Amino acid sequence: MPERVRTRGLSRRQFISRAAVTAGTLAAPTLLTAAAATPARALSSGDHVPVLVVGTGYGGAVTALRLTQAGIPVAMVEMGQSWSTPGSDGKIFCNMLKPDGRAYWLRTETDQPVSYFLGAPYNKSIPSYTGVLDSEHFANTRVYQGRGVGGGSLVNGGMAVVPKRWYFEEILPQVDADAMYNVYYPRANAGLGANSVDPAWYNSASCYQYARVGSSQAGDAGFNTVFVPNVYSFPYMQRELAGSAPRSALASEVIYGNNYGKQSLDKTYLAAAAATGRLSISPLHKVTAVSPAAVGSGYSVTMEQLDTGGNVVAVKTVTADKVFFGAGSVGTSKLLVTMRDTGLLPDLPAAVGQGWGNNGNVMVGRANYLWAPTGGLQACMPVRGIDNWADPTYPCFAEISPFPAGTELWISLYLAITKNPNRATFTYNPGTGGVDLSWQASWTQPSITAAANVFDRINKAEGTIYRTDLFGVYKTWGDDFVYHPLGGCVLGKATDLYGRLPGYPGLYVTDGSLIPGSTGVNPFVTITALAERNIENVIANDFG
Ligand code: FAE
Repeated sequence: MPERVRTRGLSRRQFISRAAVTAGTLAAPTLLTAAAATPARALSSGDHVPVLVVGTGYGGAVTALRLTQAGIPVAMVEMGQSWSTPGSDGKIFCNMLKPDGRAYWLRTETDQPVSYFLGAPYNKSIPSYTGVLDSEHFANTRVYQGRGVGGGSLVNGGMAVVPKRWYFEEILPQVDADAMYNVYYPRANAGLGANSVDPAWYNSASCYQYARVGSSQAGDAGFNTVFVPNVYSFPYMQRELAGSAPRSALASEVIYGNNYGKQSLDKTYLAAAAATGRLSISPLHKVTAVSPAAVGSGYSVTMEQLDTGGNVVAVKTVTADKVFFGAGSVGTSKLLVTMRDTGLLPDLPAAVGQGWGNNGNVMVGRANYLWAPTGGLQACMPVRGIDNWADPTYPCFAEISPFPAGTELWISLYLAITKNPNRATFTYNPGTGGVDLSWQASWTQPSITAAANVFDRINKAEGTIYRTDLFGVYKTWGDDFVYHPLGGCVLGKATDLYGRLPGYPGLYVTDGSLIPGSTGVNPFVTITALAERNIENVIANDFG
């Protein structure tokens, strides 16, 4: 008889600790000492679990923590690795200056966001490996995503930004904004370990010269700049600069992972869930199918176990009473569209797969004069943003990004977030067995126009020009890639107002696919806060 990870029936007593969830308790993470979420043991074929969560990013991690705190065992399935074992260089992750196989998900060449320099391609050969950053290619865009236990938190810039309330009300009018801003955003920020740079230290720190230059130039052009919180520990970064701690943010580490300093989900939400003793994680397991169980209630979940070369070494099928999709905007949308259109979950609504947007992302670089150096040492965690979101015609929030080349280059780099109205649809392609995304190259134009409204004015004020050598040969805008995929299973359209998938009791969506294509700022705090809100309702109504 197959081993049962946990029994199907849970006693009422196991639900009593629900109070802890209602109170929103998550002890502030102990900086840099929290144990990484340790995978208990991988699932075996034939296992039955009460709850299976697909993916270990923000939505999945919140769901797993609150359920385990409520006494409910959770099995998480993650296609990426558990990033807990150092490589031969003694480091878990590689840096951006010397990428190796650890950098990319199954690529033989790097695929960097800034992939040109002085007009020449800048990518290099690497061994194919289940690395931490995936650049997933669709017809007209590439979507960057984290792969591993912790999802996007492993590779992102850590910027923990709450959108303006009026914009949140515009994008998700059905959600009670009072509850979001009074309860769930604060709960998310506490759980994520968001903290802010000390302005006095920032003002003199050599590693933030680039941000001070960017802020002052924005000010010259009449734009407001704001400090932005981050989940990277600023006390740790201060020690890095002082030379009393190993460098990470100051050692060109970010999009291929941070060896120190960053409070990624494996050190916060997932570590807290693991500490309940009720969490298991199966890394290097990719969910490929979900359908109603042949016998009884619940769902049958099929997954492929991968080796670090990406080869399938086993196919397993388990059953689960409830399944939460936390595979990210792209991962969840692809899975659900495929399940609907191949007949495994045929009653999923037409809205599944629709409403995908890129958060208006566009990247751009400017060339500064020799007398405006941006610094040879640059902290990889952005802390300043140009806030032009109130502009009625061209809303734009632009993070002042590092260009951590390890040497002075006089480059100012920005990731602009704009209000781009275009939305794409995921469709199952029976010819390839894959999923296509209908995004068109021309659809980034509204983002370019809004960003140009800011950076043309800054260039005019400074007498400077764009760098046209960073994103191609004479190409100004980095508009063919996305850091912030959002939507595909939009709240209130593809799901009910708490992420339940209609027609399939026990199936839920819990990640960035719920957000309708735009947040106006970097999205992970909103994804986390919405997941906090939704799981509270689901625990109160769907368990017990
Ligand atoms: P996500 O974190 O992507 O987690 C999904 C997980 O599911 C991943 O671990 C996948 O490997 C896994 N998965 C996918 N499909 C399967 C499957 N079939 N079976 C098993 N597992 C699967 O989803 N956001 C900010 O707010 N601030 C920033 O500073 C910021 N910087 C960024 C920088 C970069 C380079 C990138 C790529 C993103 C950045 N983001 C930032 C975006 C942020 O990381 C992203 O919105 C969230 O990670 C999305 O959270 P989800 O829970 O939706």
